[in-house]
Amino acid sequence: MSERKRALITGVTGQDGAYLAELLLEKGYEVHGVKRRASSFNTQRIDHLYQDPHEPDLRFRLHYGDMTDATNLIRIVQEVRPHEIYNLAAQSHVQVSFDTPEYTANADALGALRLLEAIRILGLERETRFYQASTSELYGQVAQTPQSESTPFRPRSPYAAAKLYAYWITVNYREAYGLHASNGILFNHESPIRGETFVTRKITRAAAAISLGLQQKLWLGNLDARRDWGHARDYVEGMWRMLQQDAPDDYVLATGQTHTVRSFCEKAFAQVGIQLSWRGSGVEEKGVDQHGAVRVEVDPRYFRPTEVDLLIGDASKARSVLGWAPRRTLDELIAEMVAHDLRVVRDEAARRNREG
Ligand code: NDP
Ligand code: GDR
Repeated sequence: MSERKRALITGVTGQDGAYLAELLLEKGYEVHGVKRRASSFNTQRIDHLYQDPHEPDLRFRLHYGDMTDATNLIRIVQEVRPHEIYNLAAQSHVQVSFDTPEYTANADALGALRLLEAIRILGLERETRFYQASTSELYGQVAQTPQSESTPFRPRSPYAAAKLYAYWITVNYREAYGLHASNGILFNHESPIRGETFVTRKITRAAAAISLGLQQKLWLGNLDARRDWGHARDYVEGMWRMLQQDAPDDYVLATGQTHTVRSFCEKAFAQVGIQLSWRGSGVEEKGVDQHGAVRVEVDPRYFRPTEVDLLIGDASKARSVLGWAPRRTLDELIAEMVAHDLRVVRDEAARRNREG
């Protein structure tokens, strides 16, 4: 087995997994990722990192696995003997968790337990460090702002309740068995490779398509929700820093600024020359462009049974202990996402035209 540092990333095919894999490869790690078997390709975000398995200096390898399958996770950990495990795999969509609460608990809560147990069963407590992808959704119904490591949790979705278990079982294994196990309590972070059903990407994609005349309008849910949005590339750097500390601990990563969904829309549409103004209120609210065309409407189907209204994080502990700070601004993030989506939407339209 090579002397390089070995990292195992669950959720490597997701947004954060792809950026983290890139970062760790740049740092000289041997990177192992867990991917699920799917009926169509699901590795688009990491295809640029692919290495032919016959290459002599193989530094990026994928293993089939699933967070709901303990024996498979134990086998992968046994084979890789990672110095660092980043547990990023999850059913990560809050609204979907209301439709699939049991599966979400299995993958997001018990999945974390299965990995921690794998470390213990294999006797790797002193060798393997563990990162758990915890979330600002833990704060839920917010009693205090900004939210820090000492703010009480009050989850508002099956997703958040599952992540609450994962958070505490990580703390428990640290305290009970001396594991180097840390929680990153990460506020929303986005990028051009964000999943298309999260609100930021849904908006930047729609702004691009509308500006090219390929879509008429965008349907959204709660425009008043406020989120602290950062750039995913900055946040994966913070994850890595947590595992480089001598002692494990829990850290908030956030920008310290909050914006409404409505404001995110205005900024994204402005990138393509559409100036939105708002008419009406509640479910009747509409975003209208400078020519009077309705570009944004509210569809109550996107309202959540219980909503998290306001998130704004205090990352001063990460700043002082990890030396971490977000580098990219929200305006830079939005510009990058819209530019990317203009290319994506154009390419898709060209392909449709070619295929007749
Ligand atoms: P994504 O939804 O983009 O990626 C999730 C990853 O988990 C994908 O690789 C997915 O595989 C994989 N996955 C889902 N279910 C399973 C399963 N049962 N077994 C194995 N793999 C599975 O999420 P992000 O990259 O945005 O987030 C990474 C982690 O951080 C998640 O745990 C999320 O809950 C958490 N988080 C995210 C924040 C954010 O703002 N992005 C903020 C705070 C926490 P596939 O590609 O096959 O679907
Ligand atoms: P969130 O992200 O729930 O914060 O979870 P999402 O982008 O889904 O929602 C943010 C806010 O926007 C409101 N919203 C809509 N959301 C979606 N998806 N689609 C819409 O049409 C829409 N209209 C309004 C939502 O109600 C919400 O208030 C993300 C995920 O990445 C989690 O895994 C992670 O833990 C948290 O961020 C931090």
